[in-house]
Amino acid sequence: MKLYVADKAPNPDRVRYFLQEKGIWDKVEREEISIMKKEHKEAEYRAISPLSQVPALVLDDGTAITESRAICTYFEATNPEPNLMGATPKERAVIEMWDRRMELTYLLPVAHWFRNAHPAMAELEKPQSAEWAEISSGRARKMAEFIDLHLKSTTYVAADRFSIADITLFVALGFGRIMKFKPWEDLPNLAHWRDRISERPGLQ
Ligand SMILES: N[C@@H](CCC(=O)N[C@@H](CS)C(=O)NCC(=O)O)C(=O)O
Repeated sequence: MKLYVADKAPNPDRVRYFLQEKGIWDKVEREEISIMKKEHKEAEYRAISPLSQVPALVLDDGTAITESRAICTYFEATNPEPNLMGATPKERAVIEMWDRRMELTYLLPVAHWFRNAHPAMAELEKPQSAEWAEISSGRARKMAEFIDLHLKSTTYVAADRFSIADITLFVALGFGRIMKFKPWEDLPNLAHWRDRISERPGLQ
């Protein structure tokens, strides 16, 4: 089995924190793919990840799994403790709901904003759209306010305990810093949650 990851990239980081929380990060063989050197576009890697995206997990039988959440699903099944994706049908559904919200309505707008506005992405995102960057930053800001309101009445993002949904939000907040987007500076519940979460050994 081999896990393909990329340094300082949010989706590989989601898997990294997930495996660190499970205490198995150092047990998984890994290979670093450089996005800036466009290694993810090379034929050898495209044979594993046809959409040229990192992370990817190749199992011993050759099965290639992309999509960060799908990779986490695999490790959740093979290494059930600590449980990070829900232990009962209700918990699984609630955690998945919040995790997808964190990914689709927060992490993704931040990613679109970065890809369309940051000079470092000019080579990879052709053409960059200033208008799309503006729309995406507005969506990310609005969602940060929604999350802050949610965190007023809960300790964790989902199911009243630490889960993959907290990991996705933590990664998305960290990623936003590249656009100097630090919503926790104005949103107290988000700030409080972030302070608590940041201390976890698995999130270092
Ligand atoms: N939905 C995918 C997204 C993966 C993704 O976008 N990965 C980024 C790195 S964070 C990537 O490979 N970008 C390279 C590119 O788009 O050229 C997942 O959850 O794994």
